[in-house]
Amino acid sequence: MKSKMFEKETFKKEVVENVKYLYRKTMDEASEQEIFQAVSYVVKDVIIDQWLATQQEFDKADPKIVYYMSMEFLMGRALGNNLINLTVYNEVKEALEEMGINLNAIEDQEPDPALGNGGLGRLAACFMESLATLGYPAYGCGIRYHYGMFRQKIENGYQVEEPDNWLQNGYPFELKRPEYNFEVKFGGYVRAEAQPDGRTRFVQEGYQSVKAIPYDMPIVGYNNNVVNTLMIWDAEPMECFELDSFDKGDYHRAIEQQNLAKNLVEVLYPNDNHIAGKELRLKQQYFFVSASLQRAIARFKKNHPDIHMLPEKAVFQMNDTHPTVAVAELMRILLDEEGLEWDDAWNITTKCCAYTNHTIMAEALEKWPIEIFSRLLPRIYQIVEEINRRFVLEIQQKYPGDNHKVEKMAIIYDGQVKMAHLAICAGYSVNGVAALHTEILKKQELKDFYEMFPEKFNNKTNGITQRRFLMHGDPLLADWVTKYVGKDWITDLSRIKRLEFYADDEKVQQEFLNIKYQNKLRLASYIEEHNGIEVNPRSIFDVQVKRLHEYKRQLLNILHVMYLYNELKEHPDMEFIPRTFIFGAKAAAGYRNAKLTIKLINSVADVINNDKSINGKIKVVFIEDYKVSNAEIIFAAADVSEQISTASKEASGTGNMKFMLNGALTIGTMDGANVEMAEEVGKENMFIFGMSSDEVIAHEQKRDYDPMQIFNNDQDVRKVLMQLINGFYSPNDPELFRDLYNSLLNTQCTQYADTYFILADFRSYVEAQKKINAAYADEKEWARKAILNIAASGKFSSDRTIQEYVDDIWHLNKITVTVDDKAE
Ligand code: B1H
Repeated sequence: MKSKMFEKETFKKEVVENVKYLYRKTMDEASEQEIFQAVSYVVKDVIIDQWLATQQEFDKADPKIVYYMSMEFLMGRALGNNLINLTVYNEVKEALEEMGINLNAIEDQEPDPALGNGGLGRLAACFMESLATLGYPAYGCGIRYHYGMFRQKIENGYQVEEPDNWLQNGYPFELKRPEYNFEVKFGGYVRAEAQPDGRTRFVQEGYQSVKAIPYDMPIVGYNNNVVNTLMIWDAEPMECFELDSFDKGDYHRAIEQQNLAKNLVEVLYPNDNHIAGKELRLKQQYFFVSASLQRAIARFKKNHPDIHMLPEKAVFQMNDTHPTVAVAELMRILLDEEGLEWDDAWNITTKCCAYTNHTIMAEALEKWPIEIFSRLLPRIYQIVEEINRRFVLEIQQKYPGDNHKVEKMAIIYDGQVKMAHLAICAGYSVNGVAALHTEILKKQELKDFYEMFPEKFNNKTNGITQRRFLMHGDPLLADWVTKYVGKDWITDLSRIKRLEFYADDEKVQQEFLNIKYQNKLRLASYIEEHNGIEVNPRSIFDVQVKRLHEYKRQLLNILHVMYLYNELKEHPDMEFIPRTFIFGAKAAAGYRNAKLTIKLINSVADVINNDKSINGKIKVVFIEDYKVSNAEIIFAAADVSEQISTASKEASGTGNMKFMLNGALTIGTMDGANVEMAEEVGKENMFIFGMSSDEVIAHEQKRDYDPMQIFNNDQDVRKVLMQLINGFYSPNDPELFRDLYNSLLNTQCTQYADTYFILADFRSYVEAQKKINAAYADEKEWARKAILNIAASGKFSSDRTIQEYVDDIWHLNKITVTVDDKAE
């Protein structure tokens, strides 16, 4: 039921009122930012009623709750999606139009909450939305970073990072809950205290602590009155000024404690698939994990006298190893605060914790030096040691005499605490994020663990929410889909399959092409406005947007562009369908080759875009500051989706699914979820190329790959690579791209030359790109393939993913919520 608040006249009156009391202004005087705030407060007002009703239902039904623990939630803007999920987007758009206000412009005023890096954080956001839409009780648990993912500026072709001060105007969709504050302790030492009953109590002393304060954000389900909560934690000093310490001459400690709170939540570590290994990062992890567990257990104890019931009412899903201290923190609470015996506590903990693995990249595996871990978390370290001691015994019992097993599997080994081992040992479920990824975990990376605990391992192929990535991002296509298959796809994406019947219908094909063209015009004007580059909306929009990482192989893409340009210069009359190569990517601030690749893309763009002799047949565009809000516009406009990671390296990918849903055709390797996309739509409707994951892994094991041979035998490859070091794209500094050249050929500079098999896959990539041209030349056939892709995207809804987590891991029950409309 739609709230009466959104009846046009009521809504308009409310907006005017809000502008008045928030800013003492009339509508004419108010800025767009102020109108955004005013509109958001009207929306929040309606959300609050549903939020309260959902909480009351929680209290009444006492359901089991999933706590999704994640260092990252890449939420993107909330206003538009809240309106969609409240099913009032069009009403509000029209009401604002009558006031002379454009809803899109108002939406653009919202900062894009970027509390995440890339796929892992965005997945958490999609999961929260799907949980609410399916009506499952859930809390997201994370950190309220004061600065999210940096804003990217491109200056002279180089990436420059600027702070993302997303909170500067105040964020309307959050609610501070100071009454739910908890203390989190760091450092000091552990004192063992003999109890009269003969037991020992462990007390942490001499510590520093901070006060954790939650801010709740509403997660609005689609058309069902369910509003779940994302709790993100801020830190405040325990006392403003510790006079006590000052008196004791401990002034420094008091200041330190204040600084701890200030630094703790200041900024998100901007590394994707790479561990920073910094002490502050471990502090962040323990901080939000401890606060979240304390809040979860406080909630549980409100109406359950027996802590042994915890596994029936709560499950903690660990989004990668980043929140894995949760295992030891839960043990600490059960042992030290609830007074349970070890076996009892362990029994509860191992029924409550589950772990998702998101990567096999070695540099992303979390290992903490014992020195840091034990100094920062002395009691937690003791507990991990005991978990490890018992686990090693178990390994020895199972594999007597096989010391190698202990070496490979122990939680503490070689001076390090291995978080994945802790997560697998304590978690009752271990899942990968795409079928291929899970198989690689079982057969390679986590082979020993799979052998010991086969029952724990399962796959949950990732998904995305169609409410944001089709309904909101691509409204023209969304309405068109609805016209043919009805509205059910909004909450059941498998229904989109029925589009298949129209794939051969020329009228439907033409409609699709028209919509794609409209979306390309929208992106073209975005690019014109933001990059000052004019692009041809009739050209093929070939897009690679994702974090910049060597394994994702943006370098392969741009080397192909360089090759194509050489071809065109040599054969000016060759058949050629104009192409616009669009890139968007942030590089971690300290990742040199990634940053240099951005510079290369921009340098190639400079040369090619300004070469009049090719008549604009190739254009290269680097979109600055790729983020969730412009992503929606980009996916909608793409013809070709680049998913070209080295096979076996991309655990799943989720951008691939967003493109598919928006009717782009994929050029990709058999990696991550691409494999399952090919299963759903058929390889003939994709452009698959490159080595298989088995081939890649075999080469890695045998170390028999020699890129120099390719360099020597393929003159096109040689020409392109020489252009990296002869100043072709950097006349003022011919050595500029030497490091990229070396990364491909020189074994002295990197441990292995061409670690990501770019040259090995180059020819096969060129061939696949040629097939794209041929296919695009026949626009009806292209439209047919695109429609088949949309029709086959049903599996990749995060609703499907979440239902599988619920069925196999979480075992939750749905709640239903009804609301009295106070505006009535
Ligand atoms: C993914 C990360 C990641 N996997 C460490 N791992 C980080 C690792 O800050 N850190 O330390 C941050 C992020 N991110 C991605 O997860 C995978 O690369 C994608 O393939 C996958 O689709 C996504 C969601 O499962």
